[in-house]
Amino acid sequence: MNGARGRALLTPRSAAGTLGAPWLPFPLMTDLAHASTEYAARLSIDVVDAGGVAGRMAEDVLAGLTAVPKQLPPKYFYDDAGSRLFEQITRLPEYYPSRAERELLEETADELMAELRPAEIVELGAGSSAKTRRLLSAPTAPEHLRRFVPLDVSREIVESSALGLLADFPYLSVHGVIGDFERHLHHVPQAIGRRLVLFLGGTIGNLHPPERTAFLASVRGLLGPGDRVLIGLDLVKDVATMEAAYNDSAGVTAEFNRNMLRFINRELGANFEPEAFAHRAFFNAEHSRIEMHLAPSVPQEVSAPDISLSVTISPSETIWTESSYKFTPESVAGMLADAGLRLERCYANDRPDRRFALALAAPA
Ligand code: SAH
Ligand code: AVI
Repeated sequence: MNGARGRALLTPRSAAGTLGAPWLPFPLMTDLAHASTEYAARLSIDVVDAGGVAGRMAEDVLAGLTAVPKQLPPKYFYDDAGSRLFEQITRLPEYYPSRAERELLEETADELMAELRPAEIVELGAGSSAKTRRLLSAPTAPEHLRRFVPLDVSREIVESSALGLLADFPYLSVHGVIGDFERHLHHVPQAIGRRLVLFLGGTIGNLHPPERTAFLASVRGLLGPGDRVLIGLDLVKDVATMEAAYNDSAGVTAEFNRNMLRFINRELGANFEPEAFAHRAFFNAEHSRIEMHLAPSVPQEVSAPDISLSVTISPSETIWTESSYKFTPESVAGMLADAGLRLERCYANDRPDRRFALALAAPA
């Protein structure tokens, strides 16, 4: 996480290797300063808590690495490099969720936009917003849609995507919020009309049930009577398909997993050796979730003097870095109801290898 607290128009950035990355789905800008001037009237980015992710990271890492089992929250995958690795994951042959959700959006976007006619779309955990473009491209969108509000912890991906969207959708203004969707939803700007909230990609599955209910309840707080939320959920399918999606043959997911240790080294002065940890991902049927872990083959002495951390991670244990819960269509309505949301419609992809759902919900 980088940048200063407060509102900022885009500033030039020097992140080597960022611009021109071949997998970025949006038009590339080679002069962000120039681009920000061009789009100044339609663009703002609020950096809610720049110090906060690092500050919170210290607490989370200290608590997580002294807990049993050792664990780290998945939001720390997403520094700039992690966001780019995730974009690569979405293009892997094994990683079906992005394609499955894209197929569903392809089938439903025009109808949804014509029916809901939102004045703004708020996207939580927006990332590159690559799939969201399908909604923004709906024929009716220029008639009613005025603003796009992407919220994400990863600043660079929001900035890059904002510039691409401003170039491609001249009717749209973009108000980015760099913050944590579990803590900062109150920083979403006041609605300018009917609102559609998006939570795509199956990211809901990265929250454990208690946090998920709390998060959905705070999403409910973003909605007025005519507003809706559209949530992407990965569905249970055969174990081999699910496990392959998290164990790709190119090793990108393994790098994504290890990247968290690089992020922590950089932010907290820790001395993890990422290459000393093997990537493990498997389906835990009891909890209906893929678990990702980092497993050392020899004991690892890890210290982070900045936070007075000193731990040994033995080969008999792992660091649990992510859970990715897989749902059944039957479980969705109850999960939403627990958070004060009413399931209005559930679009499901029925291809056996791409089972995925988009749930449209209203305030109960
Ligand atoms: N919605 C996109 C990206 C999914 S990847 C898609 O469907 O492809 C998950 C995204 O959520 C990343 O961009 C990551 O930076 C963001 N993210 C993860 N945890 C977050 C948190 N606690 N608060 C805000 N953003 C978060
Ligand atoms: C963002 N989230 C839904 C992804 C998932 O599938 O749980 C993150 C990811 N982890 C490994 N590959 C992709």
